[in-house]
Amino acid sequence: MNPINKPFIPKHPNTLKIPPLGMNAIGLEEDFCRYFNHTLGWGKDSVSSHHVYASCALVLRDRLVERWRRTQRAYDESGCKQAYYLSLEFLMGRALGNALLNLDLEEASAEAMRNLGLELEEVQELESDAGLGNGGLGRLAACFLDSCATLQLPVTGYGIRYEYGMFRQKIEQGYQLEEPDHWLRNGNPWEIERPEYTVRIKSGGRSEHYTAADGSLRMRWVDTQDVLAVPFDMPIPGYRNGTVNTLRLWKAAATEEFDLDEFNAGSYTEAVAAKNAAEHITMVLYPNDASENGKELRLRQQYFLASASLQDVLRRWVHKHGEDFSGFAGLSCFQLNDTHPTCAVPELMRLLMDEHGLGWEEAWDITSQTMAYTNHTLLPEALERWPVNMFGRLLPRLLDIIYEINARFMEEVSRRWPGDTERECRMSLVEECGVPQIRMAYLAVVACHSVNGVAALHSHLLQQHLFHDFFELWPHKFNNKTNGVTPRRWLASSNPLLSKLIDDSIGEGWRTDLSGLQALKPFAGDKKFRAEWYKVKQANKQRLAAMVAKDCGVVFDTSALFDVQVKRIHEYKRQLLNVLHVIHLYDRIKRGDTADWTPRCVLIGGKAAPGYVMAKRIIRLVTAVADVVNHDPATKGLLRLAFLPDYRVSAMEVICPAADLSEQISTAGKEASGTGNMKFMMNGAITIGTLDGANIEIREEAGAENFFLFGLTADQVEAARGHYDPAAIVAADRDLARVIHLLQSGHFNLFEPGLFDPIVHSVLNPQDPWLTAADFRSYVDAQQSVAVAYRDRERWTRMSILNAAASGKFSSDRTIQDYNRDIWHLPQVPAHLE
Ligand code: 26Q
Repeated sequence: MNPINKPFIPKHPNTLKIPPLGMNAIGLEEDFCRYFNHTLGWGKDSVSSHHVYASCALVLRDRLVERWRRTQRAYDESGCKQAYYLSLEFLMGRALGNALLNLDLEEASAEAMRNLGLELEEVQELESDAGLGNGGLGRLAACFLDSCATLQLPVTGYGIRYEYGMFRQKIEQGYQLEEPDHWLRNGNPWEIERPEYTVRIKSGGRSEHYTAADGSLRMRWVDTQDVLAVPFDMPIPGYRNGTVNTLRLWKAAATEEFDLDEFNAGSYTEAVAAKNAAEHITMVLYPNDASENGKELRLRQQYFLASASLQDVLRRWVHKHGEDFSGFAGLSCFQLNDTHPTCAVPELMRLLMDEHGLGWEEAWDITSQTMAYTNHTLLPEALERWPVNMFGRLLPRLLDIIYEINARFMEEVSRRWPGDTERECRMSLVEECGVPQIRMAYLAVVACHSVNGVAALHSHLLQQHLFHDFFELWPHKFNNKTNGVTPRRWLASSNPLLSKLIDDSIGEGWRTDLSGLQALKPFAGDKKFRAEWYKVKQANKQRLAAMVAKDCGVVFDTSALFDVQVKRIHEYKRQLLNVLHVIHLYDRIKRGDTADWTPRCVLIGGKAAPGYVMAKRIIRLVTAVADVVNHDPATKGLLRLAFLPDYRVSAMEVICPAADLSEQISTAGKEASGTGNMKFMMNGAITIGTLDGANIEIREEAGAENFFLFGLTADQVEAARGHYDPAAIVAADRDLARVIHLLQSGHFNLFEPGLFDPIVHSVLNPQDPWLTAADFRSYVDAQQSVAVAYRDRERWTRMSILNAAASGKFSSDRTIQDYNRDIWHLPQVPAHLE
């Protein structure tokens, strides 16, 4: 062991006894100056705004560290059950504002900064987003950590410390360009490296039998190539409760022997190069939010996370309980965020059997009792499969174990359904037709005691379709956990004006009990309150309009309806349907059909996976239509369209408080839940949406009269397959025919002929899985109802208030309480007070 990694045992007790840090403006200012002048070595030749931000962050981190230590000690001393959230993605966004809010230091810090001639808000803008996720699934993990800390639940997040997060999106001549996101370039003041907890991760080699000292026949994994996993901890503060939980992110590093072997072979440069290869594992986040099947590096990442995290948990267990694992399942729970960390199943089996000497049955009981799986998608192309070949080459010992799990499982299937070989084939963990592949979702279902979807409809569809055979076998495993988002970030912090108005009318309790927003309902009938509510929305629209002007060069008039769709670009999410509607509005303007017009500003934003050609073409369509619409004098005061580049967490913090209309228009049955829909609702936007994902529950909570519904249901979508005739729909709908004609005529692509042909073809294709043409008419009609409703300001504002008032269910606090009640069974453990 490197001497620097040896535990340090302080000789003098006072080493660990320091007075608590000041929580007022004076204390903050003093510490800030110390960091700025001493620690970061500021001088008149090295004035960098980055130092301002870093000093501010360190001042806050110190205050978190105190609470962090006390929280972890309380967990440790209570000996209570703990849960581990395993996820390849944590889309944390910025941490500074969150720390300020949760430590209740917003005002004191603003004052301290002012005394130094700085604006706190400007300092906050210096922080780059921690973009270690693609979208919904990664941001959900971040909201969950926030709720666990606020509810004082002993939950640790485990993830990967990617050197490069989600790419930054530039738009050039209407096309998406990807730029690397080197978010760690200036260092990360929030993380603390913990080299003393480094673990070793194997790969390659082979498995072999051997006879152990006690005469038992055992297996081991030998001739491996190893890398090190080094943990970096990020503090996760609860809301004003003294709790600070941990997000532990792993970074890959080369082993020391690795270097030495190569060095002794006389190849110094090769040794350094090999070091580089090891560190590749955690270099970059895969920017594809529908699985990029079969990429070896991705499998390496997944195993790296699973193995490092499990070894970490087992090390702590052995440290405390020795080699007795009889109590382990009762005190540990692993929540798998989709199948991405599912290597944890065979890896826990391996560690328990090969490294700790347990038998199969005992190891299996522990594994199945501790593992729980959350599914986030029904799209078949997004289901993870790994070629058996590759899996066996990289993780031979894990493949043995998966085969054994499958053999035992197949026996169970044949006992339940004797002679039903077709079903055995269907349910096998190894898909045998074509290139043999491991079905990771089935492995997760077989091994876990809990399988949940993320909204009621989604969980229902999992049971009835994707996992139907498994549901018949083990109905008790299946459950729903409707997603939620944290009201601290998505209302309190991003919408201070609305928060103040809400506080002044119903008090401040909603921040930790969002159902309390119900008390706003009566205020919807109060004319004066409505005027205040409207005023806040206008101010937020001003802020967004400034961002749109700066980033898109398009002027949004805040008296217009702000119609917003921000999310990853995907065909199933149907940004295309949105654009077709904009083209239709443009066509109406050009026809002079503008009586009783509602001015509208349409904002679309989101990243396309770099290899997703159709998604990129849809971005090009948005920018092309925007160019024509915004430059046509006929649209002045009536219609604007903008594509917002580089949609990310910190952009959403400006967008969601300012939206009037929230676009949630996926083909029914395709969006597992959606979470943007919830952020918009909380901030008083009204949804136009299909009966998909959590939209259904949003509509239930808000009331049908406060939601703009359109489109086929999931059942109707399924039933339409095979006899869908988009050409007939176009022929029967003059508006749609004109839109298609405008697209075909090259009106939006005069200098790039044929550019949008593939898009037109996709709409006219009888095989179009997303049924865009089928929902066009009902979408346009619903948009017309929106336009009518928006013209009646009092009515619209009433609907807006009622939406926010009904959003309580969509707090991630509620979601986490559901997980805890049904799956984790953790006690609340308050942090020790000093
Ligand atoms: C898998 C393998 C290889 C490379 C990438 C991936 C990968 C990465 C990310 C596959 C999927 C994702 C992300 C999926 C996702 O964000 N799903 C969304 O999850 C949200 C939270 O539950 C839901 O609200 C959304 O409906 C769902 O689309």
